[in-house]
Amino acid sequence: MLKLYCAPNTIAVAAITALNEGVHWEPIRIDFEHGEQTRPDYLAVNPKGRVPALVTPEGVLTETGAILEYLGETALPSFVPVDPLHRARMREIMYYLGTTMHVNHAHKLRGHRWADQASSFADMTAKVPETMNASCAYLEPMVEGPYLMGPEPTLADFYLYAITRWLEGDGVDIGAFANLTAWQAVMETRASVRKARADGFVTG
Ligand SMILES: N[C@@H](CCC(=O)N[C@@H](CS)C(=O)NCC(=O)O)C(=O)O
Repeated sequence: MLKLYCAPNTIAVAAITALNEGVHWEPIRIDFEHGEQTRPDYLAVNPKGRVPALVTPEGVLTETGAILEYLGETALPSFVPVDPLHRARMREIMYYLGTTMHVNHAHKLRGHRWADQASSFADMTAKVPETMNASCAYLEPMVEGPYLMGPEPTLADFYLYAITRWLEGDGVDIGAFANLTAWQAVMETRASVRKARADGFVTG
């Protein structure tokens, strides 16, 4: 059975909700409040000290995009567009989420990754509402509805869902983005998302 090292309200929610779509899996909760992600036993699983990490029969896989694509190829093919251009478009969104929007968000509390001076941190935190707003403005016209790429969800929907859960805390009013608001409401109706909430992986 697949196992996922994960923590609530993190980017691991992308993998959690995708797994809930029909994979037999088990969570291994990492307690961020006690810094469990930095302990040697977890670093032996993922030397980056981050979640998620998926334990597959062949080994451990990290990076949300790679985990989602693995699930798409092994267990959840209906979330991967068949047409090559559509598949690449899905990846285009996923790469954007991983390399830009998630990184924008991380500047709020993880400034120490990029700077050492305490004076730099407040500046990075202050920029987050602007950069996350800009990410939403970029994505807004791309939402075809009801899901990101049209009538059916793709892997990118689960990725974006995890990130949009952070918007309120990042000072962004998703209500200002009609397409994203409608899309998020649809995501909330999915059984996979409801289960993630019921299991305490999504709060608020
Ligand atoms: N690029 C990685 C990033 C993973 C990541 O940054 N996870 C955060 C939670 S959202 C984490 O584990 N942070 C722990 C820490 O910084 O100590 C991915 O997409 O899986």
